[in-house]
Amino acid sequence: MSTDTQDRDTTDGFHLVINALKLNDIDTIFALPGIPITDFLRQAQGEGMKVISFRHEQHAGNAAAAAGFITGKPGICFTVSAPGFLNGLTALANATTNCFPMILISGSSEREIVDLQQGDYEEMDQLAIAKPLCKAAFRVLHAEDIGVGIARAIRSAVSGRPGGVYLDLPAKLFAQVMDAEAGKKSLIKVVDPAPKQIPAPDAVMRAVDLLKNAKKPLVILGKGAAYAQADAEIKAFVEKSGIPYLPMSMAKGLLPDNHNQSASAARSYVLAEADVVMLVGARLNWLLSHGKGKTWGGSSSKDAGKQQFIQVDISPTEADSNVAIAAPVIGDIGSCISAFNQAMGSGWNKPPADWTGAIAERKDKNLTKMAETLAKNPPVMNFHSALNVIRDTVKDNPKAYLVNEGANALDFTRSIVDMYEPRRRLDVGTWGIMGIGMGFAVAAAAVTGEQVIAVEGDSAFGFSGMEVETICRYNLPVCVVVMNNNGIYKGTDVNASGGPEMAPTQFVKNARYDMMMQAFGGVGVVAKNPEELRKALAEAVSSRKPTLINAIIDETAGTESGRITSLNPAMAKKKA
Ligand code: ADP
Ligand code: TPW
Ligand code: MG
Repeated sequence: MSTDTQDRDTTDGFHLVINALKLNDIDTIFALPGIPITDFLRQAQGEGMKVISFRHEQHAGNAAAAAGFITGKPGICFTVSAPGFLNGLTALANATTNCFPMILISGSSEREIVDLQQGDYEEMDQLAIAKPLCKAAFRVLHAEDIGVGIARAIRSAVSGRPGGVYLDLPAKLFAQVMDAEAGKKSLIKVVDPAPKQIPAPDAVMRAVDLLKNAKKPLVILGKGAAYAQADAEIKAFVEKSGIPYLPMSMAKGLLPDNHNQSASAARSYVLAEADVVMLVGARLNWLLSHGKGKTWGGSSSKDAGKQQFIQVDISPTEADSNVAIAAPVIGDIGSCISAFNQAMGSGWNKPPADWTGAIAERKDKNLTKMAETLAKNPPVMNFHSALNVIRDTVKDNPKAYLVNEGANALDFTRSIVDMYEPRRRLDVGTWGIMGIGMGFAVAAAAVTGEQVIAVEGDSAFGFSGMEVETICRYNLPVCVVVMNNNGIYKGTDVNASGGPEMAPTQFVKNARYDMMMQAFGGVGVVAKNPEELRKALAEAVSSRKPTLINAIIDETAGTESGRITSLNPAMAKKKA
C-alpha cells in the first residue's frame, strides 16, 4: 500500500507516473534519489515496483539501457535535476547510439524560474540539452498529461529503430492533485508499442536473387538482430541458406559460437573475399571499416571492395550511409527474415563448396593455433591463460550473462570466450565506451536472475567500481573479474619527461580490487594463476554471492589501444 496521504477521490503526479508505468508492464526502475525523486521512488517501491538505487546516475542509466536491450521493453532511469540529469545523459546518448530502448526521466526545476534564468535550485534547461542527444524528448507540465507523456516516451523508445528518450518532469508536477477517476482515465496502455514492419515483397525478392547468384555469400549478424528476438527465424534462415555468418560482438550467441557455419575464426578472409554480404541489424560503421578499404578486399583504404550488399534494417535511412547498398530490405528483422525463409522456397542451393571449404580450412587452422595458445600456461598469467578459464566457465554456464569492457581485456575476451545463447554478451557497443560494466551487470542480474560474469579491464572497472556496493546491497549473483595489468593497455609505460611521476596510463601496482568487494560484505579473491581463477569462478557461480576476482595479469601482455591500434594517431604517425 502507498505511504502517501492521497485520499480516495484524488490522485497526484507521483501516483499517475507510477500507475502509467505499471499499466505498461514496467515493473523495474533504476535510479538515484534526491529532490523530487526521493519520494517518488519511495512510493514506487511502496506500490510494488522494483527500485534499484545506484551510487552514480550514469550506472543507473546504463542499467536501464541494458535492461532495454535484454527485454525489448524500455528500461527506466530516474534522476534528479541538473547534475543528476547530466550524469545520466551519457547513458542516454550511449543507449541511443546503440539502438537500445530506454527512458531517462529527470525531475527538473521550476519552468518560470529556469526560463528567466533566475537561479533556481539545480537550474538547467534540461529538455533543450537532452534533445540533440536522444531519439525524442518530452516535457509534461500538467498531471492530466502524464499518461500521454509516458505513452509517447514508450512508443518513441521502442518503435522503429529503438533508442533513448528523455522525459522532463518538473518537481511541481509530482505534487499536482487531480480527481482520481479522471486521473485513471487519463492513463494510456500503449497498444502494440513496437509494431511489426513488413518488408516489401519486391525488396525481399531483389535480395534473394542476389543471394541466389552469389558465389561467396556472407551474412553478418549485428546487435539489432540479437535485440529483435527473432532467434528461431534467424537460425532457420542461416541453416536453410547454408551461408557462412559472422556475429558482431553483441550478436555472439544468437547462434552458438561453435556453430559450424560461424566464420568468426576466418573473419578477415571472409570480409575480404565475400561477393554478396547480407547485413542483418548491423551498420557499416567503423566496426566494419565502413564497408570499404583493404578489410573488404579494396586496393586502398578508400576503395570499395568487391562486395554487393544486402541490408536488412528497420531504419530506411541506414542504407547507403557508407557504401552503396544493392538490396535494402526495410522492416523488422523477424518479419524480414521470415519473408526470406519463404522466398527462398524449397529448392535452395547452398553456397558453392569451394567457398565453404576454403573457410573451413582457414577456420581449422586458426582454431588449432588458438587452442595451442590457450593451452600454454606461462609463469605469469596473461590474457590468454586467464580467458581460457573464463571460456570454460561460460561454456559450462551458457545462460550466464557476460559483461565485458576494457581494451585488451575486451578484444581478447570477445575472440576467446564463446557464447551459446542470444543476448548474453553485453559490452562497450558502438562507441567503445568505458563505464558500462557495473550498470550492465546489475541490470542483467536484476532483470533475469541469471549469473553475471563481468570481465573488466582494471581501467574499465574503475569507471563504475563504486557500484560493487550496489551489487552487494541487492545481493546480486555478479562475479566481477578484474583483469589487473596495472594500467590502461599495460602497466609498463614510462614518464616521457623522465620524472618520478607515473605515466598517464599507469596505476598503483598490485592494487587490491578484491578488497573493494570485501568492504561491502561480498567475496574478494586474488587469483595469480589459472587454477586459482578457476576455483574462484566456480565458487562464485555455485554460491551466487557477489564476488570480485582480482586476476593478476602480466603487465607487459597488452598492446596500446588493443585491437584498434590503427585509430591511434601516435601509431599512425609511427607507421607513416
Ligand atoms: P553492430 O554494432 O552489432 O554491428 P549496430 O548497432 O551497428 O550493430 O546496428 C544495429 C542495427 O539494427 C541498427 O541499424 C538498427 O536500426 C537495427 N535494428 C534494431 N532493431 C531492429 C529490429 N527489430 N528490426 C530491424 N532492424 C533493427
Ligand atoms: C568513457 C578510452 C579505451 S580502452 C580504455 C580507455 C581509458 C581502458 C583500457 O584499459 P583497461 O584494459 O580497461 O585496463 P586493458 O586490458 O587493455 O589494460 N573514456 C571513455 N571511454 C573510452 N573508450 C576511453 C575513455 C579508453
Ligand atoms: Mg588494464
